[in-house]
This record gives sequence, C-alpha cells and structure tokens, in this order.
Amino acid sequence: MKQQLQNILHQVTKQAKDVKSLQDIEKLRVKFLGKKGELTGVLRGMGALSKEERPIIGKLANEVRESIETLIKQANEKLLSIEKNIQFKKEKLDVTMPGKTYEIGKKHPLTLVIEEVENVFLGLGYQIAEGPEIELVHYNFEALNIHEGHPARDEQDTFYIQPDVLLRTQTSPVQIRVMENTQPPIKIICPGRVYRSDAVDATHSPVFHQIEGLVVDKGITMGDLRGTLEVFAKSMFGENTNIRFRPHHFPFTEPSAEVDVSCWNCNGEGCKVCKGEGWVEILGAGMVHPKVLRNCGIDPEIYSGFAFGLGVERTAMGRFGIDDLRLLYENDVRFLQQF
Ligand code: 2NM
Repeated sequence: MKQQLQNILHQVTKQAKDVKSLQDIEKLRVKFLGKKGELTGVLRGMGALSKEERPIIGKLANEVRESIETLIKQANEKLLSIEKNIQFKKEKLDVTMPGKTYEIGKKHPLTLVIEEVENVFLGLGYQIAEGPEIELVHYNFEALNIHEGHPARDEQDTFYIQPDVLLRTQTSPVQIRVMENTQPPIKIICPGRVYRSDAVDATHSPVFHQIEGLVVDKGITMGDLRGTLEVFAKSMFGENTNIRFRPHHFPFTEPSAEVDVSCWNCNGEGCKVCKGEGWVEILGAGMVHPKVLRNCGIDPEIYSGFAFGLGVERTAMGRFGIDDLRLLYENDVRFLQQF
C-alpha cells in the first residue's frame, strides 16, 4: 500500500508538469483526489490493514494528499501566470508609436486669393455680391456701354448659348444688376468665374476668375479710387508696396487706368517676376462711365463712382510664384499640398 501511495504521488508529479489548461488541472484533481479517485480508492482498502500499519499508512496517505494538493495549486498558479502573460502581450500598447494621422484637405490657391481679397474689402465696409454665370447680352455688354461691333464683343472671344444669352465674360454684369436694384451708397465686390473663348496655355484659360469692385455715392472721386487701391495693395503685398496708374481705355469707365503695384519680389529693383520693370500690372480701374450709371437708373449728375477689376489666377500666380496657370486646374495633389 505504501508502494501504491508513492506511485500515485510519482504519477501526479509527472502529470502536473504537462498540464496545458485549467481543465487539465481539474481532470488531474478528479482523477487522484475525487470521490472515485485513485487516492480515495487506496484509502478505502485501509480497513484490511493491521492496527500497527494503519496509523503509519494513514499518515503517509495524508502527506501524499497534501503533496498532491500543493502540486495542483502550483500547476494552477503557473498556468494563470502564463495566461496572464499571453494576455499582456496581446494587449501591449506602445505609447511611443506615432499616432494615426488623418490627412485633411486644404484650400485651393484661388480660394485663398479670393478670400484674402474679400477680407481686405470686408474690412473697408464692402459687401460681397454674386450673380449668374449664364448672362443676358444686355447685362454682359449693352448696359456696360459695350455696343455691337466693339472688339470686346468679338464672337470668337465669347461663348454664346443663344443670340442674347452667353457665359459671362466678366463679373461686371453682377454690378449692373446691383445698381439697377439698389440706390447708392453702394460698396460691393463681386468675385466669380468668367468665360472667354481662349485657347489654353501657360497664361490663358477659357474659364478663369475675377474680382471686381464698385463704389457709387455722392462725391466719389479718382482720389478715393487711388486711396482704396493703395490700401488694398499694401495689405495684399506688404506695407512698402506702391501703386501707379497708367492711362487706359475701358468702355465702361471714364477715365480709365491700368494699375501697377511695385514688385513684391524685388521692391521695384527689377527682377524675373516683374520682367525687369519694377512694376507688375494687376488691376484695371476707372470712374464709372455716366452712361453706365444712367443705364442702371442712377443719376450721374448726383452720383459718381469708381470700379476696378483683377484677375484671380494672375494674382495667385504672382503671389505664390506659379509659372503655369494650368497647374491651378489639374488638381495634382503634389501641387495643391504646397499652399
Ligand atoms: C475692370 C476695369 C475697370 C468695372 C466697371 C464696372 C461697372 F459695372 F461699374 F461698370 N464693373 N467693373 C471695371 C472697370 C472692371 O476690370 C478690369
């Protein structure tokens, strides 16, 4: 019987080393310590022992049971710590890993220029006005004193939809619409898309953007125009910027001028940006023609006004050093990411 007990302990010691799961341990416990287990079986046979043998075997049996319990407890602890380590490994969090970055879009350079110009004029108390891109010939040409036969009406430069309907070639028709519907004072800027039948190259596109400004009130002079454009140029291109007016002709303004700003790149010294001139042409401007005011129901004997217009693409190219206008429309992310 002593031999049997030692054999049981030996078996448990061996098998406890191989347990792979908590269920294995439970099986082991049932097999040796359970009601029908091997140790119990041996103990049942104790009745057949002599008086002298019984306490000796009983003591040994108790020791074996305690040893088995200890072995099972140790196997249990070992397994729990292994499982915990597996769990820890699975849930490991490396706080030094770089975070996930979500790429967010950026504003298009044309939008940046439009918003920058809008902000300057909003600060000067102007309102933003918009209008249709499909226009009546009346608003796009007639009301602006551009009559039939005028070079600006050349069929080739214009997308006609019907004989009296076209894609607007400038944003001035928006200003005509505002003047028709509003009594002065008027202070507006009109940003928007315009269309001309130009072939695409580095400086031309059949679709481009303009921003035109208009002020109509009593006593508005060319001095107001000059001061306004100077404030605008300084806030767009820097405090040291100067402007100059060169005489020009537009059918809708009289007098008219082309407006240059001193080169933002070389400060007037002459460089590649200004092609050695020291000046860059960015605006057209003038005093609104009395005929145009009258066309809109505003009495030129009481009111006067100034207007100006700039090309957004050209301004963006100057501002950001872009040498080909097509880059602005190709939506190449490598280009767009830079702004
Ligand atoms: C320019 C240049 C000069 C202009 C004139 C008008 C209106 F509607 F008042 F007659 N709007 N915009 C104007 C004047 C536009 O763009 C180069």
